[in-house]
Amino acid sequence: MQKQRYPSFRTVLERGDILRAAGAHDALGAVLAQESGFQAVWSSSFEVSAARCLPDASLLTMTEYLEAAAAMQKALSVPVVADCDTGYGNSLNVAHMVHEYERAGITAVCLEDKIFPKMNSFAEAEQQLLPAPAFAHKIETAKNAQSDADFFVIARTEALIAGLPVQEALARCHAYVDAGADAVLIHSKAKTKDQVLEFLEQWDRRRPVVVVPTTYPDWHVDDAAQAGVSVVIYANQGLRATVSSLRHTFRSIYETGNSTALEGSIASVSDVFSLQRLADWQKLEA
Ligand code: SPV
Ligand code: MG
Repeated sequence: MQKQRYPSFRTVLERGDILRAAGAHDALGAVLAQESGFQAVWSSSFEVSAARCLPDASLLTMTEYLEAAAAMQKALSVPVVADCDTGYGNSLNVAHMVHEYERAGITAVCLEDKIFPKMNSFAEAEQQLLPAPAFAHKIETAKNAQSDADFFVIARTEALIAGLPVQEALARCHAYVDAGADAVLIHSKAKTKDQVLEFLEQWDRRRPVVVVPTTYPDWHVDDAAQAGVSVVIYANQGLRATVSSLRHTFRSIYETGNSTALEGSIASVSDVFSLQRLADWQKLEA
């Protein structure tokens, strides 16, 4: 079998069009996102945790998140953007993380300015931020630790998630760019895109802006591009679809006593074989 080659995240971003990434937690979900046309896959901490029925609260280790991201990247010909939470500790943890992710072939990581251990942005919980200079130092350390100039570090501010004003998010993102961030991610849990739009209107565009429109799902990708967004991450729709689909499927089989009613709507076994690249494997021993 041929070694799978893929462009770096930076290379894909530099093509110029707005880049869409879909969240996943395993290689199968990642490959299905790629099949639909997504130009990158978000290795989501929420999804990777949920896949183990654990909260997205820094419970899994860096090694476990890396293993998930690397398994996705191995199966893909588009780049993974690894959601690395807070960087799993202090600045030295961030340096170690960058070494390990780079060695595993990951070309982009995202770090957020919350305190370790973090809690998922949508959870009913107090969200505590690291002081901006301390997070800027983490970004600087990440950039010092990378060995390939192509490696891409996204600095994510949780200022709006913590209930702080847009001005605070802007000030933080400017500091993170000064520290070397390759892009900034402005996260919001508002029901509309207004806060993010306000951010974009005042952003000086020195670096690309990444958004995650989970709570404001009606923002069309073309309108986001028009507003100055460079990357849109559909972070968890795949996971939520999996939950609904499996629940429906298992209930139906259990309640009807057989699986006939589902046969027309679930994927065929040969469809799964092709996702497994079974034919390529069979050629190996032919
Ligand atoms: C993730 O998908 O893990 C994210 C996005 O970080 S969110 O769940 O909105 O925090
Ligand atoms: Mg996350």
